[in-house]
Amino acid sequence: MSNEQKSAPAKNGKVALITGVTGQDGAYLAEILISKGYVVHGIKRRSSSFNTGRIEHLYEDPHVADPRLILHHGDLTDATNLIRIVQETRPDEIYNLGAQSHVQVSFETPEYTANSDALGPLRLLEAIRLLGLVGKTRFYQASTSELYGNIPAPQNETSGFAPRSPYAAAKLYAYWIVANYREAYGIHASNGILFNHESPLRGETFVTRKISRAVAAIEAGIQDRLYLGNLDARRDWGHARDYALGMWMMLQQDKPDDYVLATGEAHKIRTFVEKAFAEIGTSIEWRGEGVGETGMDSATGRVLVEIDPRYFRPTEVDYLLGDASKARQALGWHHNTTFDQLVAEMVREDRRALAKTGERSNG
Ligand code: NDP
Ligand code: GDR
Repeated sequence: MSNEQKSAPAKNGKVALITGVTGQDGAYLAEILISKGYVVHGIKRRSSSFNTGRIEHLYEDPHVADPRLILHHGDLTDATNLIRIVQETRPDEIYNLGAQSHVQVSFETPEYTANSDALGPLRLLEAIRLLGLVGKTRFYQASTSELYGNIPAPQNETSGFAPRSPYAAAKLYAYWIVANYREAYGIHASNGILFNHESPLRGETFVTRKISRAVAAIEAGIQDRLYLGNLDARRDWGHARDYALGMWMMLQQDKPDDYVLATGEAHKIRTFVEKAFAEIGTSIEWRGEGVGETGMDSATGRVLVEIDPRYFRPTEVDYLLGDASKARQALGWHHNTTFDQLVAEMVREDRRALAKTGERSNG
């Protein structure tokens, strides 16, 4: 991997730059863009451990001619680094997916979260402006349903915002700076207000993946119990692959705009737990209330789920349910994977991965 590396001429003549390419969405988006003929540049952070597992299959030996995915070391907190990468790659499209993306972690690292999630997109927009790329480079910002906080459901592009975490507050700044640079300088910049989307590539500390991994590990006898926080929050969960395609669709429009992507169906965390255990033939029965609540195997009485208050957040977002009518009408976007299919795929892939590696799940 080198910034000096020569890329292939893009088959469709287009070059994209993805921040957060090593994350869940970055992996799906890179795959989609490569399949469409783009040359894709990705920014990855230097890490003391391996962090390119999700894109390994896309990342060719850098010594081969004409690679389609080229990685650059970088960080959203480093403006000169971002400017240099944008200058070198002169992308037609920038997808800003990089972020400290964990809501609960943002309460512990609020300043870092603001630096990467709020100022990071500002730095990229400034790079477009300073380098004279306003007429060339389109910009996608990974905005989020967390902006809505506890605004009544269903939420859409006209709903108010009321962030309930340092993460959401930082993303709200990013949302508005994108809107401002669009209006002030004419940058083709769009916010994708995406509701939760999951997949077998989801980070292991987000609740869906934590559950699917635990179900596989409990079945394999290498984990006793799953510890969770608030079981009654409701989320509108879709599949990350469908949402990555929606990001690309937004940047293909003549005019930039903001769009909600969502399934229009919300479920409680406890429903995800029940469906995930049902995939291994276990039916969960709930006992007790609040912190004392447990989820038992209804056949054996064995406690499989316990509440651990450490996973409660100082402020919670209770009910997110998206209305994606605008994206359906304007982009022709729709989700393909249902909630049941999503749960089944995640549990199936974690069972498969465990069978392969015997890896221990520790949530
Ligand atoms: P992930 O947490 O899986 O990936 C985040 C990516 O950002 C990783 O590649 C990570 O690198 C990178 N990153 C973190 N901090 C920095 C930094 N300072 N500089 C550069 N890169 C950084 O997130 P998702 O793929 O799930 O989400 C993608 C984006 O969409 C995020 O911005 C998230 O906030 C937003 N979002 C996600 C939703 C979802 O449901 N998934 C819904 C709505 C919005 P590393 O691999 O080194 O950690
Ligand atoms: P969220 O996702 O906060 O919606 O942000 P997460 O999966 O972390 O939480 C969803 C809900 O589950 C509850 N919960 C738990 N959450 C975690 N992580 N771990 C637990 O043990 C647990 N128990 C219960 C949470 O309280 C919450 O209500 C995700 C991220 O991808 C953001 O980057 C993105 O912007 C939003 O989705 C849309």
